[in-house]
Amino acid sequence: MRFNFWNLAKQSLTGHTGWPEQWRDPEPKSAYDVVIIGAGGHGLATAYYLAKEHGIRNVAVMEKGWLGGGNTGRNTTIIRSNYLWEESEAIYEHAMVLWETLSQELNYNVMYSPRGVMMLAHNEQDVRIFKRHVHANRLAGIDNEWLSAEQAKDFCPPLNISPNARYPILGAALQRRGGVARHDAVAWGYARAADRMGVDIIQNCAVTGIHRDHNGVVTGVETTRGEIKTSRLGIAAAGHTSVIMAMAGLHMPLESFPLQALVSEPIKPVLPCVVMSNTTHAYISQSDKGELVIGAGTDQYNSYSQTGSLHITTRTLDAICELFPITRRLRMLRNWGGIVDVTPDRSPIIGLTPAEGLFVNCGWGTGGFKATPGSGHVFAATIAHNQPHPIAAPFSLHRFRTGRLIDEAAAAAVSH
Ligand code: FAD
Ligand code: PYC
Repeated sequence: MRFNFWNLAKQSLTGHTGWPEQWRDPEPKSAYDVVIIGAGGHGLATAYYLAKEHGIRNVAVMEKGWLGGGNTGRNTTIIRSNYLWEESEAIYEHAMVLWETLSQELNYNVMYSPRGVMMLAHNEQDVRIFKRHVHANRLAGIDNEWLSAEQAKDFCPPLNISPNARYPILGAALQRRGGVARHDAVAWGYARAADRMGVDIIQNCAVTGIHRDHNGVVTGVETTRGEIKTSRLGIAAAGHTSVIMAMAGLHMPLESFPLQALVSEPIKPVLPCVVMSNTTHAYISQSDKGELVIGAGTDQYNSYSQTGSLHITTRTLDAICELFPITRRLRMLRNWGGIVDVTPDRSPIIGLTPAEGLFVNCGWGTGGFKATPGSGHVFAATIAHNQPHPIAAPFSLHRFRTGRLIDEAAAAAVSH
């Protein structure tokens, strides 16, 4: 085995740093009970819960690149459950509860850090929206509280609350249980735990076609390493769902956009919490390495390129420098993009599809990292029982026919 970055990753996964050959790098079998497309957090979590909670272990996770190399490894890791509608509160809070014990569950430190997520209000409309969220969340038993500008500064001292600022701060909503986690650890933790229960994670293997019989029932997939038979196929391929569903002849209510982020050079701890400024499309936290992790808005044009437009980042940095004057002389280390798929109501789609045996989990837009454990958990149950898990049921594809939409546009931190 050659010594390269990927081998190092495998060593981490196996926990056998001296014996990288312990990692199984399986050849695809010709048939599986369940095939999942996409080895991001959602696909790997789904495989883990299929094996652990439903005893379905003959599972393959197909990945066209390397595990965790999609949005899971590219996001700013904000975790919160302060959504407006009851359906959303239920699924994001379900995920939040799983986050709280995930490191113990997987025996892998996912570095979940509930340091508080503060959402800034810059105008009267923001104040009204966030107060409405605070009340809705508290009625649902979810923590969220309103802070004055001065209280926001007490919680996060570098914040500029001058009334003369270009983006004045009128107050903030604070979810103290919100926070961040280590994104690649989440992917690797689920991968290692699923692998140990017999799941095959097959990297560098893209799904290129979906086979259905004359009744439209799924019978398998075509891949770059040959055909694989299965009667249950789950899609968890954020950003690429429409392309994959088109292989089964199905059209999805989704659009794909680049979304980007960047990190600064590492500095001493200065930011004690996560701060989101939804109105300016800027959000920031500090990683344990000391880098300031900054997220920008989505591009305004559809694209599959994993990079975003420069003017989007420069606007974000303008806002960050205004909100946190101490960042003005920092240098940025690197930036990158991911591809998010967005539904018309900005809520995910989880469930069955018109093709028997085909299940979909997509449309998380700019906000699916926080959902990872909950999403995998309910998607696994949906696949195992061939019927939606109760928490997933409101997020069916069917809602676009009935018009019973779950409009969470105001919950998104970033434009889309
Ligand atoms: P992914 O991790 O993208 O996994 C899908 C996998 O499918 C990929 O690895 C891809 O290679 C694979 N794939 C695609 N097509 C095929 C094929 N044909 N065959 C085989 N494999 C295929 N969410 C939050 O909650 N908080 C945040 O702070 C946050 N910030 C973000 C910042 C940025 C810059 C970005 C890009 C996203 C952010 N998100 C955030 C959103 C979040 O990252 C995603 O919603 C989430 O990670 C989706 O996870 P996933 O497992 O579904 O997708
Ligand atoms: O959903 O919290 C979120 C988020 C922050 C940045 C991108 N998405």
